[in-house]
Amino acid sequence: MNETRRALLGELSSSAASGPALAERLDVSRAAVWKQVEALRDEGFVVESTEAGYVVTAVPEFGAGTVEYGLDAPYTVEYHDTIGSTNDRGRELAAAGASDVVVLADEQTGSRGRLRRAWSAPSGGVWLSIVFRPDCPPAHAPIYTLAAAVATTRAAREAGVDASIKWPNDVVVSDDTAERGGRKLAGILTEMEGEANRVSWLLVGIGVNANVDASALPAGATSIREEAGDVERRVFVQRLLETFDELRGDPDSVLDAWREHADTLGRRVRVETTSETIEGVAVDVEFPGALVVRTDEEDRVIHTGDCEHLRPV
Ligand code: BT5
Repeated sequence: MNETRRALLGELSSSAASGPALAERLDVSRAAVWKQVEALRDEGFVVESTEAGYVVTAVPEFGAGTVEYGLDAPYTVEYHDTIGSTNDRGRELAAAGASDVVVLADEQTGSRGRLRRAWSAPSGGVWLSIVFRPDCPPAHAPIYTLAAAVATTRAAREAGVDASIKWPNDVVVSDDTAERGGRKLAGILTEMEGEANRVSWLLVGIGVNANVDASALPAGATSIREEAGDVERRVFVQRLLETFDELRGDPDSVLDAWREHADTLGRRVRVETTSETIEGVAVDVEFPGALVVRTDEEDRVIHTGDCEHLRPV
């Protein structure tokens, strides 16, 4: 988005302001302010001219400006109606030096999960990638996947879904023993580039089945629409980004927040790693995101794998 338009939105999100006042505050001409007000109207914002000045009375359903408007986190948003993969676009932006950018799309045509598995991303979802540059070694990166899972779960709960985290990167409907329990609502794919001891950039890709019919999703998946009715995606994304931003600023708080939102702890689980299958009770999560599984013989600390919740014996 044009910088003046972004600054104008920032001003209008706090109070009404006249054209001349805005021109002065933004250090641009009145004509430039007027041009950007028109551009906002073209994007779908309803900007009324009142005695107190310009007032925003309605915002578009989804898009870059609408997510940035009133967002209490330092991200700029790049929006696409349709794109191959927001993670691929995020990688391009990261390679070009970007940071604190969110790539957001209504639909993806070539999105992926872990291990290059296909990820369905029909129109109506929330598909986004957050690009940032944390000051940490590559080994700490999983803590940001956990932070994203907490942020997504909180936003889903606010939208009315009884959601929980399934280690490591799934957000599911709580309680596998309940009728709808265990259905997958969202997934997270973290990618990064770094040196031996320092991350250069990190990219957290989050896919949430928001206003999508279950028929457009693979078996075992569900959506906010199916569980609780349609959500205002603008508000959903804002809450998600705000929580993520709080957590990334305080990595020490992530594990406790994760424990509070997780469904995996205390359950019998089967975890498939690339080399073996481990069964036992998930007893804890350890920094930076490893699952501790108590088997009949010992406690195992598992860093990556696919986890299945088992029925209690
Ligand atoms: C994930 O992988 O769960 C990570 C998904 C990350 C997607 C986001 S969308 C924005 C960003 N851009 C991208 O290109 N990707 C990220 P994994 O744990 O490997 O799970 C993949 C499996 O979930 C697939 O093999 C399917 O079985 C299932 N699946 C596919 N699409 C799904 C959907 N929309 N909802 C629920 N499950 C799905």
